Parts: sequence; C-alpha cells; structure tokens
Amino acid sequence: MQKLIHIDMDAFFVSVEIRDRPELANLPVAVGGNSKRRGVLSTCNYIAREFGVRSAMPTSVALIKCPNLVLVPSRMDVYKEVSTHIREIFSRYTNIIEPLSLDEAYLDVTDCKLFKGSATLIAQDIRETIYRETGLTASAGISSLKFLAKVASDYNKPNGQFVITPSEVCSFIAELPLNKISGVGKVTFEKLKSLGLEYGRDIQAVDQAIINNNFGKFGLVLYQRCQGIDNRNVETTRVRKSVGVERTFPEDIDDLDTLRSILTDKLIPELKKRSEKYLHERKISKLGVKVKFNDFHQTTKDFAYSNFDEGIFLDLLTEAVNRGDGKKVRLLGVHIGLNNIEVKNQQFELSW
Ligand code: TTP
Ligand code: MG
Repeated sequence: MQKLIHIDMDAFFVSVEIRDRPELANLPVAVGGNSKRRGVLSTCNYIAREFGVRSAMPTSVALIKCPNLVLVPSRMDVYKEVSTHIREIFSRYTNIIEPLSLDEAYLDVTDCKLFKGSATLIAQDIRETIYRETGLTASAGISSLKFLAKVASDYNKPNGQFVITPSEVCSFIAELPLNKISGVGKVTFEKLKSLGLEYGRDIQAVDQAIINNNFGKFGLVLYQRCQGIDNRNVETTRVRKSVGVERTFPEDIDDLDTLRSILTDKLIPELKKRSEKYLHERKISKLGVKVKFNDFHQTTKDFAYSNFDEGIFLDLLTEAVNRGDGKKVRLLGVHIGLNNIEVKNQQFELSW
C-alpha cells in the first residue's frame, strides 16, 4: 500500500507578501488586481476570505465586499524562488515528487525511512521544516490514494494536516460531498444532485450503469473513486539537466587544430540548435567538453558559465585533450548544463 502526501501552501502568494511586510499581518490583503477597474485577484489572505473575497475575483467586486482590502502587486520571481526552495525540502524525504503548481505537490513517501516510515510524522516534519526555513505555513493531506490526499490537505487548512488511513477510506468517502472530488465542478455537481447523488455513499450504492450513462468516461472515474479505487501513481517529471552533442570520428584524430575546427564549425552550432527549445524557459549553468581517447579512456571538463562562449569551449578542449598525454582522440562532445526548471502555469498567468 503506498503512502502519499499532498502538500499545499496556505494563501501562498499573499503569505509571502505578508512575511515580507509584517505590518500587513492583521489586515485583509490580496495579491494582484493591479487595476481597480479591470484587475483580477490572484489570491487573498484568510482575513479577506471572511469577507467573501476569493482568488480570480475581479478587484472591483472584491472592493465592494471588502472596502479596506489592501492590494499588493505580485512578485512572481519571489514566489518561484520559494517554490524551488520547498521542492528542495521535499527532496530530502523522497525522490518521487509531482509538482502540480508553484505551491502544491504530491509526494510518494512509501520508501521513506524517516520517523519509522510514519507518513503522518513525515508530513508534520516537512511542514515544520518549510516554516522554519521560509517563514510560511503549508497544509498536508495523507492517504494511500492520490485523490484523497488532495481532499485531505484542504481539511485542516490553514497550517494543518489530515490523515485518511486505509481502513478509514471507505467510510470517509461515504461522507464526502462529491464536489470535493477533483474533476467534479459546479455543473457536474448540479447534475449529480439532480439524480439524488450528493455524497460518496450515494454513488457507492447506485448501479454503475446510471453513472456511466449520464457521465460517460468521467462517470467511470467517479464511480471508481467512490469505491476507493485510484490507481494513479505520483508522476515525477524527469527534468533534463543538460544538452549535449558528440561525434565519433571515422578515424582517430591527434591534431588539436582539426579538433578545434570540428568544435567551432560543427559541434557548437549543432548544440546551439538543439538547446534552443530548452533555453526559452531555462538558463545555461555550465559549458563542458568531453573527449574519449583511442584507448576508450574518457574525460570531461566543465566550466560554470551562463552563455555560449566559443573561447571557453576551446580552452576546455585544450585542457581535456592535454589530459590524454598525446593519445589520439576517438570522440569529441560538447554540452551545456541547464539550471533548475521554473514552473510555468498558464492558467495562473492569465489571472494576474
Ligand atoms: P491555491 O493553492 O489555489 O491558493 P492559495 O495558496 O492562495 O490558498 P489556499 O491554498 O490556502 O487555499 O493557489 C496557489 C497560488 O496560485 C495562489 O497563492 C495564487 C495563485 N493563483 C492565481 O494566481 N490565480 C488563481 O485563480 C488561483 C486559484 C491561484
Ligand atoms: Mg495553496
């Protein structure tokens, strides 16, 4: 049985702003909504939520609900930095991490040996570590099923956590309002209710054909969820760390000038072309050259740098070739390192 944790930062953007401007702590505060007439809020703190203010609400509406609302411009670069930091914290507990947005991720801690493998204590420790290192609070949900971990992280929000143990799954779902299940939006929920289906127990008791006939593919998913079936794993996105191009020669080469011109005329242009698509979102962290000698011994020489620079590549080549003490070169490669990925969330970008 897998042990999953869903972590979600509390009122993320606005909590970062209040952390950095503590004088705002007891006021209703929202991020975004730059124009009073046309803007839309990104999020707001829990004080503002008591007035009915919400994410994605037009600023004009929010100001009617809460005339004293303090509007703060967003600072994406800072939120991204915090996001990178919390992901680094997650990686101290597991390698199986699936980020969903800047402030939210699933973690599979099945194999984590800390706290005698108690997912509840691991989640507690992650949240404490996040608070200690970033000054921000997070909430967590713990369960053996992905969809329930997500439901659970909302349960004791903010700054809380909730665990649904395997033996509690069935009874928990029975009491669960169906609109808490990811994928059940307003329209689907209304339709379900019109069929007398409002809680998990209603679907647990109904004939599967009724759900299939009315809700198609999603009906099957919903039916399975309510039976406690969610076979999805935590999907780690493998992040590419480098891009490289290399060439094995038809005949070994010992002339440095020939190697230099292969590097500048062929390999670097090809590397540039191949890296283009990554460099829209990522930056270069280092340049490197790899040399394999005719005895199959190979060596790599890297240099931390953030741009393509032919001179640096050539210097690296000379150093690498010199390591061969006159041996002929069988293969030559160039590569760049890519820095950590920055998450882009189109949906959120629209609502700035
Ligand atoms: P959420 O986790 O949905 O919201 P939140 O962290 O502000 O509040 P909580 O989790 O405590 O309920 O979203 C994370 C961040 O994403 C949020 O701080 C701002 C941004 N965001 C938008 O910009 N627009 C939106 O419509 C939503 C929902 C979020
Ligand atoms: Mg959040």
